[in-house]
Amino acid sequence: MVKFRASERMVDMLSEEMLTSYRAWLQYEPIEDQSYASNVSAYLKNVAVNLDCDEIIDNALIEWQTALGSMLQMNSAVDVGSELDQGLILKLDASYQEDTYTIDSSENLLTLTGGSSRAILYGIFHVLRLIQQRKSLDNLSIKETPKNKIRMINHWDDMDGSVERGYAGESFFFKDYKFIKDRQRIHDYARLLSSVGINALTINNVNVHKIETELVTDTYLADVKLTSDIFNQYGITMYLSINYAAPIELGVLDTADPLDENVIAFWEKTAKRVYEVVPNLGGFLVKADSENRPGPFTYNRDHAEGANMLGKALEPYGGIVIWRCFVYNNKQDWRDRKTDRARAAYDHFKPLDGKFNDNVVLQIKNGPMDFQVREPVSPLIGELKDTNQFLEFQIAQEYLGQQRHLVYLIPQWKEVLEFDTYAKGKGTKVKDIVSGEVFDNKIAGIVAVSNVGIDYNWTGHTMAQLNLYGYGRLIWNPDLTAEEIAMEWIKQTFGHDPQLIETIMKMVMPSWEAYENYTSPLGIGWMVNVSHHYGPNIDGYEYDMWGTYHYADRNGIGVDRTIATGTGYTGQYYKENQELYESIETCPDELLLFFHHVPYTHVLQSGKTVIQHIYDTHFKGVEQVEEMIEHWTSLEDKIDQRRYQDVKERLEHQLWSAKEWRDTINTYFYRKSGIADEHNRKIY
Ligand code: GCV
Repeated sequence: MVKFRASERMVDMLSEEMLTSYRAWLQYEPIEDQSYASNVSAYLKNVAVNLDCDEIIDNALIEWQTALGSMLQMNSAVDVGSELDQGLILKLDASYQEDTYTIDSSENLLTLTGGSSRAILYGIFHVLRLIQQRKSLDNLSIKETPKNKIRMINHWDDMDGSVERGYAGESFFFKDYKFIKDRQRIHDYARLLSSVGINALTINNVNVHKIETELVTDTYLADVKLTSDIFNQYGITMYLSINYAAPIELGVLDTADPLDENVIAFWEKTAKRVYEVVPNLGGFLVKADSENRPGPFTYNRDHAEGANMLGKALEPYGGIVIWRCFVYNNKQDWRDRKTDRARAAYDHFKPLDGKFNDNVVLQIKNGPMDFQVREPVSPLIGELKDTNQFLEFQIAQEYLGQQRHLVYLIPQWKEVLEFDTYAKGKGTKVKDIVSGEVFDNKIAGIVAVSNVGIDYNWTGHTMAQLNLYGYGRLIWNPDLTAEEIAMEWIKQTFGHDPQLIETIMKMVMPSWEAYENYTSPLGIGWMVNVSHHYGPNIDGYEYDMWGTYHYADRNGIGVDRTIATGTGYTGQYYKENQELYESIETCPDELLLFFHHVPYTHVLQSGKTVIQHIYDTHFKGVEQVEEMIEHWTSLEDKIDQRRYQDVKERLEHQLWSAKEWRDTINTYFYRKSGIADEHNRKIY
């Protein structure tokens, strides 16, 4: 008999109402539809485990029992090695890829076959997802293989307990420079992540301060191991962000030069010790020479020299080095219209293609700037033909309303993944490059900055749970539509009332567009407040200090990034995209001001002038938020009070903030351009 704990792993101190939020999409609500319940029950009564059990399988079975106990008040009997006429059979097939599973059913017998224990866990979550959506279990013939081998989350948690760009409370890993001893939260988090197929994560910020530098030392390694073990039990591999200047920060050496033999020896020794204590660690994540972080540039070494040194140190243990490409000059004189932050990642890393070790992977943000509401796809993606690469998204809504605004991010990410780079001719889409298929990469995948914290509902805004759920589902299968993902999530999170489903769909689907409407128009980006990045500030700190100019004056607006007269950034794309963006006639409206400086009277492809577009979209964006509020309030009787109020309060704030954006932007551009709204709406 398999040993497992049948209790639901939830945090004790939360009230029942809070637990509803905490359960997120793993609600496992009792099934009221008796005919559905009796149809599926025969498939679920018994489980025959025809494989060797380990902790992952134990957790899969705990999940199974917990869920069925809750949904069907059923105790599904588990037996090892037996055959069944009715029920669920679990088995492994060595010919399957590690994460592949199949689910077949006929005559009340379900067979779940996996390439590994982890695949079985994913398959169990798949069946539970079907039941939570009240889908039939008859005649199933499902085969699932994730598109991306590595499906990762990055935490930006600091050991003082804060989370950089965190909008859902403090860290649940660290507090007061220590690991939090109660690890219940971490268990529950691992469950949520594995339920959507996440298989890798880092727990500490890429900005590694002095204290976190010590994570690779004996001061913290025992705690690192305990945390890593919890994730391993859910098939998730843990990594650490490290400080490139660790040899100096730890007082061992006075240099971090990657070619210095003492530095090489330091990292070899460090890796040896780390892997003695934490043999399953995935490797290191590094932010170097970026935003004042140390790196190889200090020693006149390039990033390949810097990363490869670490790669060699991790090689004996099968570890990998993830090296971020978010490298740019922090300061730029605003009169200099040729230096362009957007060019930076490509300019730094393209010349190094082919020079990185096999166990080094470059991590590239989805756009050339920094997770703006609208950016073109980074031109570096598709240019690295001989280098492992990860695509980086941000689930935390740093520039997208910081989890106080409802913004469904999957539609934005889908545009990125579907983008045709033309790297190997027409049809070379981002999704096929980052999955490693196009250039046959050894290591490949997608990573995103987490949006969770210690808040009882994980994400601050209840609706921001959808972005975490959706991220996992999308990177498992980028061909799922944004609608399918939202629909799955709504049913599992809020239930099956048709009006409720339809209403929430109407709220989430246009929410990215709404946010773009009332904030930054036509790809211009930024215009946010100093350092915390919330709320409108058109000429704010970003403008002065970080090379993120909009060049708005009385004659026009936008950044000329053309080859002909601008920064030459368009030249970083393959010919087809280069031509598309270079020409004002063909450049898509939504990116016009990213690529071109134009007069306010320039007529867009939509037929409107730029200035009229700015006015109209800002009025429309506010109306869209008003509609969201109407939709949500119509659901008051259909949702528990806590989640209802949580979302309502945030929507009301969102409306206030959207109006602030509208009035700030429209006033500014009215004053700059001297052109009034053609509809005679009030512009101050
Ligand atoms: C963790 C932006 C954010 C920083 C973040 C950085 C990065 O600049 O504002 O908080 O640092 O991106 O991705 O490294």
